[in-house]
Amino acid sequence: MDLSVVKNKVCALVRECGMVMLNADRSEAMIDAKSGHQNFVTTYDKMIQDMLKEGLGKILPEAAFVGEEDEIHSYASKGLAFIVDPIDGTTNFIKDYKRSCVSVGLVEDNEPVMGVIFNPYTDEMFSAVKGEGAFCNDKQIHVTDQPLDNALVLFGTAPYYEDMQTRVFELAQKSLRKCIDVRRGGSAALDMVDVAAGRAEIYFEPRICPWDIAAGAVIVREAGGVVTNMDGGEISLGGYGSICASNGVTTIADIEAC
Ligand code: LIP
Repeated sequence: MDLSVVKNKVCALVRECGMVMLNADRSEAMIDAKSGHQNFVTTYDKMIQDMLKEGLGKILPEAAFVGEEDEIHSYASKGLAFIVDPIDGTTNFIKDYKRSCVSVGLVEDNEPVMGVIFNPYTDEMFSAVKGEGAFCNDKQIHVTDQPLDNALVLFGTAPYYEDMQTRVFELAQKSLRKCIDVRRGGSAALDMVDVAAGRAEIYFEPRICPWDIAAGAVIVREAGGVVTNMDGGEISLGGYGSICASNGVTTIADIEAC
């Protein structure tokens, strides 16, 4: 199996899904509530997930499929699995905030080996295969070598994870004592490719799902960055966990020390 060939086919499929986002018929009817405060899903999340499930099944039939909008999430720790967020940044999509993307990660024995993230608003296709570098469209991308005092710090949290908010805003406030600024963009996948492309130095979030980070993990690593949980350990692709994607020079420890 040539993962570069798989990646190119996935890029074409993800681009089609991005066009569905751009041509969405915006109405209240497209929005459903999920469990938890201000947690939403739209008919487009579900439509695009169905497109991806069908298309990925044709590209790599032997790979399992784990999608954010599945009723039940079954994680195969062995073999190949696509881990998919049909629209990452759903709340942004609902508000037409124009910071959302389609994210498809491929893991092998729970190790991210291929990632594709498409931002239809900027027409930027971020992609990587393990060992082959990271790209935005056809241009190779790389993290910066900047420390915290010259860093743009990205972070995430969620209205439905009330118990996580104090720590994450404390870290953001501490960052501001040294960094050049902070941002909360609302899409983990786009935050991760911003780090990979050298547009920011670090992104962290205390509770995130596998589909938000599976693709970004391989793209950041192939761009020379570091991807761990917020304690410096392995990220979790079998359930919730924290995330820290950085250039390896700006660190959570630097922020904690501010
Ligand atoms: C979103 C993440 C974001 C997080 C949001 C939400 P979704 O994913 O990308 O980083 O802060 O709470 O989880 O739900 O839009 O696919």
